[in-house]
This record gives sequence, structure tokens and C-alpha cells, in this order.
Amino acid sequence: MPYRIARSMKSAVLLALVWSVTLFAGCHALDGGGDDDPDPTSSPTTTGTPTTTTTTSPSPTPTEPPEEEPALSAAAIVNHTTEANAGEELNITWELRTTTGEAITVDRTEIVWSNATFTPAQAANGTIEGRQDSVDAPGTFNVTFTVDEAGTVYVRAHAVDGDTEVWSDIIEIEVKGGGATGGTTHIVSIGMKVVSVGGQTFKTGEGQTSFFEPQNITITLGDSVVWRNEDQKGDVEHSAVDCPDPAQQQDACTDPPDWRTAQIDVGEESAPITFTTAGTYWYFCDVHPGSTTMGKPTASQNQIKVVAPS
Ligand SMILES: [Cu+2]
Repeated sequence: MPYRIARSMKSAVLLALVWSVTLFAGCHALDGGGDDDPDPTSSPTTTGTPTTTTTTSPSPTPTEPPEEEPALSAAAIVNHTTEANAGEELNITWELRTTTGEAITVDRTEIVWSNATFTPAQAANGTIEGRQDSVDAPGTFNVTFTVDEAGTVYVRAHAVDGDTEVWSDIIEIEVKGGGATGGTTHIVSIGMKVVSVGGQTFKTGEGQTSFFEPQNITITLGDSVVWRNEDQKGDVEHSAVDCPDPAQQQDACTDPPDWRTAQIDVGEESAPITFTTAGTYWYFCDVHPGSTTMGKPTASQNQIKVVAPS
């Protein structure tokens, strides 16, 4: 009998021990490895909760910057023509830069210009030059183009990479002269005139005096010339015709002309001839091709010198 009691007590103790261990293990699992966990190093694997690091507290010592992906950061015009004549080449050099300086491939870059000041939003209306796709950045790019009309030209460099769009500052280029509508119109008188000096009558356009007055003129690129027939000798038509190389002429200019007026009646003016290329031009009257002063341009006579604006 005592043996049986002892044996049953032993079973009860054993049962209680197993029960308490089981209970403890259950609680341990439920409480998520709480603060009373004797081994903190084991908690991350048992709990699965995020481990906080020391980055939330301010640190007096400089820390390593986070790893950064290189991205398109800027466009900059680094060299450009500042002044040109209409029709002359403008040259623009620009750079693309990245946030880290590391190389990436950028979707596209280009130069955009306009005759009016523009904002990036308006630049879609500008003229695109030198567009290149899939370019390396950082990198340097160049484009040459011409603008035919005089005025201030506003230029920006532009680049797009995915959702990133960058614009350079605006630079200005002064384009001078040129253009059929620009410039000054000069009037040259054609024909013999009768003048009275000191009671005596003289005829101009004879001998050493040109039929064209002024005899030679200097004009600015983009200017025009109109010839007016002011002949006082009678009803005589005249003209003004380009003579490309006066040095080669004997009695009259026979080179094919680059330009010519129609024949001009007395009292009438020619249509304007506009000069858009700098240089020296000679002309004559092909109604009177043998005339010394009208039909034979020389190096010093019947000359139009076209110069770039100063
Ligand atoms: Cu003539």
C-alpha cells in the first residue's frame, strides 16, 4: 500500500512537472520573447520583429553617405558664339552632368533656341538643333547652326532622361544684319544732270564724273540699294547691272550678272536689291554698255562695298 501511494505521488509530481514545462513553453511562445528573455542575441531569430539601429540617434561623427544611384543632374552651356551676322554659323558647346559624376546613358539632349525670351515651358516652341539620343553623361556636346534673321537669339541646352528633365541657363547671341526685310535702303541717282554753278551750266556724268551718284557707296550687310533715274538730258532709260569682275572687262562688262534692275524710266526708281553677303560689288548700265562712266565699272568706280555691322 505505501508503495502504491508513493508511486501515485511520484506520477502526480511528474505530471505537474510536465504540465508546468508545457505551460511555460506556451507562454514563452505567446509573449513573443519579451524583455525577460535571458539571451538578447537570440531574440531577432525568434521574434521576427525589425531591429532598430543607432541611426535614429544623432551622431557627432560624420557618417558614410547612403549609396546613391547616378542620375542626370544638369545641363550647362560652356562655350558659344556671342555675336554673328545673319547666315553665319553659330557654335554652341554644352555639357551634361550627373549627380554622382558616374557615367550613365541619358535618353536625349539638344539645343533649343528662340528669337524671344522663353521659359522651359515655352521652349517646345523653339527650334531644336543638334539633337542626340542615348548619349553618355557626363559628356560634352557641340552643334553648329545658322540663323537667317537679325536679332537676339536665346539659347538653352536641354536633356531628358526618363522623368528627369534639365535645362541650362539662357545665353544670348546677337545676330546682326541680313534678312530681306531688315536694314537701310540707299538711293543711288542715275543719269546726266544739268547743274548751274556761278552762272555757268555744267552737265554731270560726262568725262570724269560718274552717271551714278554717289559714285561708290559703302553699305551694311542686309541693306538694300534702289536706283533712281534722274537724267535731265531727256527721256533716257537706265539700269544697274551686276558686273562680277570689272578688272576683266575691256569695253563693257560681259560677265553674267548675279543681279540686275529692270530698265528704269526717267523719274522712276528700281526695285530694291538687297545685299546679304559681305564683299565688293561693281555694276554698270546695260542700256549704255560702252559708256565710259556708265558702262565700264572699274576697281574704283560704280562700286558697292558691303560690310558687316561694326
Ligand atoms: Cu544708262
